[in-house]
Amino acid sequence: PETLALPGLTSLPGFALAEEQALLQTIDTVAARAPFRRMKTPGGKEMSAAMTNCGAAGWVSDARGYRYARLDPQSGQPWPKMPDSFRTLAQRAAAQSGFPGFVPDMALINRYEPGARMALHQDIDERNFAAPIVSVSLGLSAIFLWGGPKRTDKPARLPLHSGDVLVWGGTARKYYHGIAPIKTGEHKLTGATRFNLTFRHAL
Ligand code: MD5
Ligand code: FE
Repeated sequence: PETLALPGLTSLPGFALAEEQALLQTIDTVAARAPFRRMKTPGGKEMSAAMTNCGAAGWVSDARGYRYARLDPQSGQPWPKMPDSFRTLAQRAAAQSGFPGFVPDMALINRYEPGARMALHQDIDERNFAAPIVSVSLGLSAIFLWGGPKRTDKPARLPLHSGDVLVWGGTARKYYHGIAPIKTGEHKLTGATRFNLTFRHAL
């Protein structure tokens, strides 16, 4: 694997390319039971990315704050089970990146249309910071913004294409990061949509 000059971040370009189509179909089966929705920040703003989850818990945001919830607040039901193909892919990527014991208990699935973005933030709602986070990009390309430990650290810009996988852990685990506004485009399988799966050990 190509290791970037960014401690704690391993980039696996094209790692999921062979599974692109199967992963997209599996996202559809998850979204049939737990539809994508645009959540509100605690401040009351609608996020531009739509989200759903699978696994033992889901990341949710509303007026009460950010948290992991075992039930989908929209249905009152548990989130769809983590598909085996998702878990296996995340474990393989983590093992190649120095985290052989990683077992994700959930995946957050983000959906971006052109213009959607994700502001610089830290992923700090999880209980287990020893576990890495594995990110899988599908569909339209994006510019990943890789900051540092402080919000004011000027982010590096890293292009992400369909099939690319990132694994981050260790020192980088709590770094600020985001996604620049998605540019219009056309992907052969998704049209003008980008999906991102982030596998986490949340509980
Ligand atoms: C995304 N998702 O593409 C982004 C980026 C999120 C989120 O940030 O919290 O849902 S994938 C996250 C990521 C990938 C590689 C490294 C780091 C974060 N990082 O070092 O912080 O929808
Ligand atoms: Fe994040």
